[in-house]
Amino acid sequence: MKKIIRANSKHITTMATRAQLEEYLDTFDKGIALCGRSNVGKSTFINAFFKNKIARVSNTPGKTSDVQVFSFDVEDENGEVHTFKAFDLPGFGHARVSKAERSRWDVLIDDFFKLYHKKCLFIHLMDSQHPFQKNDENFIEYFKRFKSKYWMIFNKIDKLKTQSARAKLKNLLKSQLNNTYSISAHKKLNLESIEADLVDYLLEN
Ligand SMILES: Nc1nc2c(ncn2[C@@H]2O[C@H](COP(=O)(O)OP(=O)(O)OP(=O)(O)O)[C@@H](O)[C@H]2O)c(=O)[nH]1
Ligand SMILES: [Mg+2]
Repeated sequence: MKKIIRANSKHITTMATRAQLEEYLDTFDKGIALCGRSNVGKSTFINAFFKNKIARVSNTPGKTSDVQVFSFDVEDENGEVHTFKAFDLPGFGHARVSKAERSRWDVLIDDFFKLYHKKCLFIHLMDSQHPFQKNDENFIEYFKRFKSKYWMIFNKIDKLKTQSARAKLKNLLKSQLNNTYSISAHKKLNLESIEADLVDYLLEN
């Protein structure tokens, strides 16, 4: 059966400069990159999806610094194992970090997109309670130029307590053209369909 072998997932390295990004680019063929506002749950998603505690998570926005690199294995239908990379990016938006650190990350993320857009599927996480904030819109506009593969995840659905909030999200999902998912990384809800689609995407040539 096609699946991610969770036990094999691991943190590989941290990239903090353009030179490191350039150097690393040739070491892999295909990867995924988690992007989105600070605190939407990108690192929690990595932990829920690949292996608990490989990524650092916090209540304080701005937890992930630099580009965090993970590797994970996917088993195909013949039992063969293929290795891919996952990149956890610092969040944009209201990070409680210094202005200097913030602008360093902005340059780093920009370099990441410029260098990695051909090799990565970009997964944009949003908070399902507050989707399409101004900086999400700005990001989507900025991102268009790269013409990269792009999926959307609305996270934290466990926080949608009312019927109307859930109905609103359902309509939002229907209106999207690309692969779009609603999950709770924290409660590990609805992760299966992402895994099935992701494994298909990674194993296709
Ligand atoms: N209720 C709920 N909380 C979540 C969920 N996913 C993440 N969180 C919480 O949201 C907070 C931020 O999670 P992170 O995974 O660190 O967010 P991030 O997007 O990586 O943040 P940065 O590294 O700052 O960009 C943590 O307190 C998580 O426990 C979810 O599905 N439901
Ligand atoms: Mg993070």
